[in-house]
Amino acid sequence: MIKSKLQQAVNDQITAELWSSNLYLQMAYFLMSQGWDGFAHWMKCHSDEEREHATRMADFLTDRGGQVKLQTVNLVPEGWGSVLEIFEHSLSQEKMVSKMIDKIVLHAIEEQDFATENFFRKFVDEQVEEEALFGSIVDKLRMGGDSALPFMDAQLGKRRE
Ligand code: OFO
Repeated sequence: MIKSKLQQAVNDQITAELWSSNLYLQMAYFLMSQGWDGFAHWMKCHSDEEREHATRMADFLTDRGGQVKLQTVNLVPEGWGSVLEIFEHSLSQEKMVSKMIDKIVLHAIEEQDFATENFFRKFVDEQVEEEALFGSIVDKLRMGGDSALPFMDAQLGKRRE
């Protein structure tokens, strides 16, 4: 059975994933209101992915005899100054999430809870991909400037899931 302090850390992580999900959904609707349907679609897909992370973690916690306790999710902003600002904000959110996951892995090692360590190591890998993904979009937006926005909107609108 997962120990109570580690359980709390997993519950905090579930809450952070739901926060990311809400943040990206808010970004999606903001982008849609600005006419950027492709960027909006991409963000909606990512919002769904974060919610799926939260449920995977909640399922794991339950399987390990822990108790899922959904907590208050942080408020998210309602608007941003530019598409670039939105993606920079999401990249910083991902970096924060990566640090939280690293701490859970460290905590699990200290507790010799190898099941929890193993489960969260998958998310360590996942975060490498996510930071690279958001980072590459930020780089392209910076390089391309405003003139690249319609092309990137069309490209990101092709995301499948
Ligand atoms: Fe993008 O963060 Fe989940 O894990």
